[in-house]
Amino acid sequence: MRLELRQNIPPEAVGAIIEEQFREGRNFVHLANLPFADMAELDTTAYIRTAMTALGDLTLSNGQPGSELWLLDSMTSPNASHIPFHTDSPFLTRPEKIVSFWNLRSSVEGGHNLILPVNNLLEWLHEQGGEQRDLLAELATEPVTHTFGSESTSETLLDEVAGTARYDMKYIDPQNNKNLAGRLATQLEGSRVPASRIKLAPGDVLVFNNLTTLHARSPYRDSSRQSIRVRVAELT
Ligand SMILES: O=C(O)CCC(=O)C(=O)O
Ligand SMILES: [Fe+2]
Repeated sequence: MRLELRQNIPPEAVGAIIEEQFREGRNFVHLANLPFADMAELDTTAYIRTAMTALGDLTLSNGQPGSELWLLDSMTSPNASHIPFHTDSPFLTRPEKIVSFWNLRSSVEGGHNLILPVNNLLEWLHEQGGEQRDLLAELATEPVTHTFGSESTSETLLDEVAGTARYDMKYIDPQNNKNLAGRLATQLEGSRVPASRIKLAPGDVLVFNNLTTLHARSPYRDSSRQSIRVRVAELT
């Protein structure tokens, strides 16, 4: 869902719009044409902070103090190559419900955000039948361990009843998961999954439910891409 807003919209109103979208059960929302990318740096961060605080408490990145607003650029986002489908913080007992990317500068080429609602994935695996349907049954019943530092969880990768996912290959020990995670990756990266492909312009924000969607990012080609990631623990 893409909504074009008026350029002078205050951050409180943006927070209220995002909150309303999630209350209506939307998995993700793309808001376009916001003023934050044209502001002085301090005003940009204040704008984003105010908008997101309307949704709940902002969480830290990797527990680092002061990291509620986390700059993703060519240095901090792992690299410019494809980032496979995943959910954020799967090693936490309660991963953040809301993740957002506030785009300051787009890459010249690539850098699309791919958003895959879990319900679409469930339906798609089910429709394929055969091998994919067997995989789905295992994904919904076999616990897989995600570990990061001292944090660790053992849960199923998909929950069919709740329509949620918890999955990032980065945090799964391949020795321990009977290759279930790898089989899911093969399906997700096979390019036929029903994902939305979104290219953010400067001043756009993408906000998604990190429990009910998986996200990925296509490769990009230049080093000027910049966006700010903000996560929220819970809707208040
Ligand atoms: O670099 C990006 O665009 C997004 C990376 C990502 O998935 C994340 O930071 O959670
Ligand atoms: Fe992510």
